[in-house]
Amino acid sequence: MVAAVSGVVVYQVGGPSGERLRDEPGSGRLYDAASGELVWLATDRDRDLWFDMWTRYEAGVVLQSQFDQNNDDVVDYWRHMAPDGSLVNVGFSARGDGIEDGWTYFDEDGALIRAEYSTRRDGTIDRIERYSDGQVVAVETSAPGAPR
Ligand SMILES: [Ca+2]
Ligand SMILES: [Ca+2]
Repeated sequence: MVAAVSGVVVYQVGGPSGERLRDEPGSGRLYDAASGELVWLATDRDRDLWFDMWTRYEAGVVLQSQFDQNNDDVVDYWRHMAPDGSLVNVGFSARGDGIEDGWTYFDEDGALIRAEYSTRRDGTIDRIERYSDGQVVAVETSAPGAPR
C-alpha cells in the first residue's frame, strides 16, 4: 500500500519495507484521512535510511509493531499488543519471507511459556510447545485438517 500523507510524506506500509528516506534518518507517519488519527508510524531504527519498523495504531493505541530484522525489505517479526498496551504475543516468520507462521507467549517476567506454530503456514496452529524454565515440557500437535 502506498499512501499519501498530509504534507509531503509518502511511503509504503508493510513489506517491502518502504521507500528510502530522502534526507535524514527518522520516521514517517501515516494518518487516517477521515479522523486525522495516526495509523502507522514507520521508523528507521538502525539509521541506514530504510524503514525497518512499522507500528500500527488505532485510536492512539499501539496494536502491532512489525520489524524487518535483517534488512532484506521483508517483515520477519511482529509484536501484537492488547488494547491495554500489554504484549499478547510475538510472531515470527520461520522462513523470513513475510508469512507469519509462529507465535511465542511470555509470562509477566518475560520468560517464554508457549510457542505456537502453523507448520503448513496457513494461519492454523497445528503445533504447540509449552515451556518451563526455558525447556520444552509438552508438545501438542494436530493432524492437518483435524479440529482443534
Ligand atoms: Ca533501517
Ligand atoms: Ca526481513
